[in-house]
Amino acid sequence: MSLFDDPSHNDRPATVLVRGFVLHQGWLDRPAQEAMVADLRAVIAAAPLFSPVTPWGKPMSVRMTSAGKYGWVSDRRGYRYAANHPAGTPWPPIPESVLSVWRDVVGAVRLPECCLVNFYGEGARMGLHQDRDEADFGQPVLSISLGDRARFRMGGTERGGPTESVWLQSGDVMVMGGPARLAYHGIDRIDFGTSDLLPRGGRINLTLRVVD
Ligand code: MD3
Ligand code: FE
Repeated sequence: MSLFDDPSHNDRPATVLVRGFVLHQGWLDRPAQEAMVADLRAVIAAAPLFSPVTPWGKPMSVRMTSAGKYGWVSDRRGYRYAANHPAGTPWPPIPESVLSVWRDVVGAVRLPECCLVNFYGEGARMGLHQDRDEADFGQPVLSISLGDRARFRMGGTERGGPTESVWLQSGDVMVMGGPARLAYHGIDRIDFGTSDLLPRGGRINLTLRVVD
């Protein structure tokens, strides 16, 4: 069993480096996670989760919404950053509890313009992909995991190369910068019911990005 296979790592806060990804395990304590979930309930009330379809018409298993200047949307017209929710309303502001993680971890020169909220119910996953819809790949991306633990897979910058995986747990914060910014990554599966943070189970991942 390697360090990265140990799902009890939240007992031992640590920063680990995997393939250029900086993973801060247990960055948020339980009260901070609960406060963030409360803020996200308000975001989801203003901008309800929706089920995106790929440009090829295949439904994604992850449900999504966003906060900030831009939200990430995918439909038969393609995937892109958009200034409005599919319902036509502007996205709510990024909660202060979320922005403060960015400031503390990234030490912000620029603040994020998009907070993508991904919700993983039982069986949801996300295939290997690159994030390259942003203007400046020199800006880092930050991810916050809440709820059930998930198997995160990461590769290099070429499709089809070797990959490794690591468990992401509730309260973990990961930063992708430098060469890792363009690495292939995805979520193999979540371990449904492994956290009691969300009363009905599942996982929320927040991804903070500078877009322009
Ligand atoms: C590596 N989300 O929304 S977060 C995504 O858990 C996405 O929901 C996953 O991949 C999730 O695009 C993984 C970790 C992550 C986020 C953005 C990245 C890893 C990244 C951008 C570049 C490289
Ligand atoms: Fe991604």
